[in-house]
Amino acid sequence: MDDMLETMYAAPGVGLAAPQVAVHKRVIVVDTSRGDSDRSPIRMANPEIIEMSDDLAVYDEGCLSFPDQYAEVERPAKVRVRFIDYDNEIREMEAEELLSTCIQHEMDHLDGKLFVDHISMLKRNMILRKMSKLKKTGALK
Ligand code: GNR
Ligand code: NI
Repeated sequence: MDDMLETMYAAPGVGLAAPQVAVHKRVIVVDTSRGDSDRSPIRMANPEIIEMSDDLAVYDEGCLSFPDQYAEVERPAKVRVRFIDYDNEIREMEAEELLSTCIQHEMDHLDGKLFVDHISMLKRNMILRKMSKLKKTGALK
C-alpha cells in the first residue's frame, strides 16, 4: 500500500486505485492536501459509499490513465464512505469537494470505470481521439 502512495506522489496525483498499478485488490489511496511538507494520506480497503447527497458537484477531473485530458464530471457533492483503515479497523468518514470527487473517481477504478464513462459521448470521443493520436505519434506508450 505504501508503494501505491509513492506512485501517487510521484505522478503527481491526488488519488490512486490498486488496479491502476496492476494490483487486483479493492484498495485506494487519496491525499488531497497537495502539500509536500504536510502529507495526509488516507488508505482505504473495501471502500463502500453508504450515503450520498442529492446535490451534485462538478469538478474538472483528470486521470493518470488519460494523461493531460480533463473533463467536467458531475457527481454527488457529499458522500459517506465506510472502509477498512490501515489498522484493519472499520471506519466511516464524510467527504466533500475534491476529496469526495477523488474517492468516487478511485472507487470507479475498482469497478473498471473511468471518468470518461460519466461524460457525453461527444466529449468522450474527443478525448479518446486525442489519446490515440498521442499514441500514434509515439508521445505516449
Ligand atoms: O491526480 C488526479 N487528480 C484528480 C483530479 C480531479 C478528480 C480526480 C482526480 S484523480 C487523479 C489521479 C487518478 O487518476 N487517480 O485514479
Ligand atoms: Ni484515475
